[in-house]
Amino acid sequence: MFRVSLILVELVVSIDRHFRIFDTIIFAEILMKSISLCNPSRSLGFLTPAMSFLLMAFLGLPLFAAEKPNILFIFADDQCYETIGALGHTDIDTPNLDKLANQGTVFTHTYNMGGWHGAICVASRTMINTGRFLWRARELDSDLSQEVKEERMWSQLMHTAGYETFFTGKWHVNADTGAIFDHVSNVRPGMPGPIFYPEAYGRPIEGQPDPWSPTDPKYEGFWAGGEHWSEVVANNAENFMEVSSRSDKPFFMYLAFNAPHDPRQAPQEYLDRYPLDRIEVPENFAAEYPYMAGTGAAEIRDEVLAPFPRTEYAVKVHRREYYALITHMDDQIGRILDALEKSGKADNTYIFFTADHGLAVGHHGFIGKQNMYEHSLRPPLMVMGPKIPKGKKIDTPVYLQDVMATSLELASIAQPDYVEFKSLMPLIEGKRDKQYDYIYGAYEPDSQRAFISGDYKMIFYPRIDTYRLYNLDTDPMEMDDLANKSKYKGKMAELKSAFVWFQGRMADPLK
Ligand SMILES: [Ca+2]
Repeated sequence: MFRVSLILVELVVSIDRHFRIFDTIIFAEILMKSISLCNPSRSLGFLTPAMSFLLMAFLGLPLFAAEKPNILFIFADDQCYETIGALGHTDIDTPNLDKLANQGTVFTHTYNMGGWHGAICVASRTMINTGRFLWRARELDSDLSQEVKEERMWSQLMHTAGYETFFTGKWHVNADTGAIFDHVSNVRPGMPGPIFYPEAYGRPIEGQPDPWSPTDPKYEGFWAGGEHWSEVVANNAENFMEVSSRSDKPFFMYLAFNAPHDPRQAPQEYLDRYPLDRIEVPENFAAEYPYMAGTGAAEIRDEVLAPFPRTEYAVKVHRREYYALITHMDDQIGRILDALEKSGKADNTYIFFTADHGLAVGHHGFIGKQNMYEHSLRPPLMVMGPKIPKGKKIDTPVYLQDVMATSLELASIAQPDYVEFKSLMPLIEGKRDKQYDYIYGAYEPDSQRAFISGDYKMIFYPRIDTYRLYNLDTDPMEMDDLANKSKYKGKMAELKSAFVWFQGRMADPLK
């Protein structure tokens, strides 16, 4: 009896190791031993590992689970979709991100659903780590302890599936990283601090000295601690790659840059690459946004970084610093990709690059992310890996949090019921050409809504009962508002009706 119990314990241990090939063979042998114990007259002790392997194949157990791919998730902060050089929207140097775009598949229309308060980062990151849509993520935000206890967080799902999980960088989620990752390096806050310097706001004014310096370490921020925070992310990633190269477990690395979130501080050599005459002002630049008062964002921290009314000069200076910080981050991503090559694991690794949402930096009279325009909702998204076509572009609208569901599929994890986002693999493999019926966006419970159906996008400001309507296909810069044109009366009625129905599906608190 004791021996039978021991065998059962061995069985459980073996199962708990997630059927890696070697364990599978052991598992088969243990199974055979159990059979022979139950039927001593028909001993199968002669069974070789090779025969066990064949038996397991016959039983249909996952023999090749040991081939589980590594997942490298690189997450930027406040990066607009337009800032990848290879995609041709703007003149910016991103050779390493270009490599991901050229050697992988690009999702050109990737959305974030917005946020429930000014820190859109919190909403976006809570969604990707819990798998819930916006308002259900908000329900969890105040207390994620039950999620953690029930091991429902993204990294916990990966850990349970046999992954060695690693975190470094910006977190900004209401859960302890130490409780849900196997390895943690630096955990950074929502923005590089510790102090908000007044010199960084309401600047620059043309013809006057600029009080702020993006390279002066006295302003701390990315310079706090003596080494630029983006470089620290790459250092940590290199160290973990080295450790994981000696492990036979697959890894899940969650590398989260604070870049290019403000304060937009980069080394001088990166600023030097962007003289002001290299910077173009966005085509939809506006000195003032006509409905700013109704957005709920007029006095938000991001918007007061530049003076009102906006000037082309101020927008160019902010873009210069934004691009410099992105190019500097791109160099650190190059170091991470080199370390992956060196680890010997590159061939079996999927790389995801995205950001938590976009950023305006001068589009439409906005500087920040608390609005429903494409520049502020949409980050870049590139996927590269063994089964990913090279140089493919997919313009089907998706959510950036679909990365979480995709990683679960790649790791052979059955998608839990509570995960509302969808894997990108059916789109990548051409098995599906639509991901969602509608794309939804919101800012605060009652400030702004976006609703995209086909080519049309409706924006709604409930506080001032104002709508805007754009055709994203013919007017991707959202410059021609169709909401009050008589020709679009029917379209507006159709969208409003569908939106009201969809609010119920989204548990939208706006009545
Ligand atoms: Ca952010």
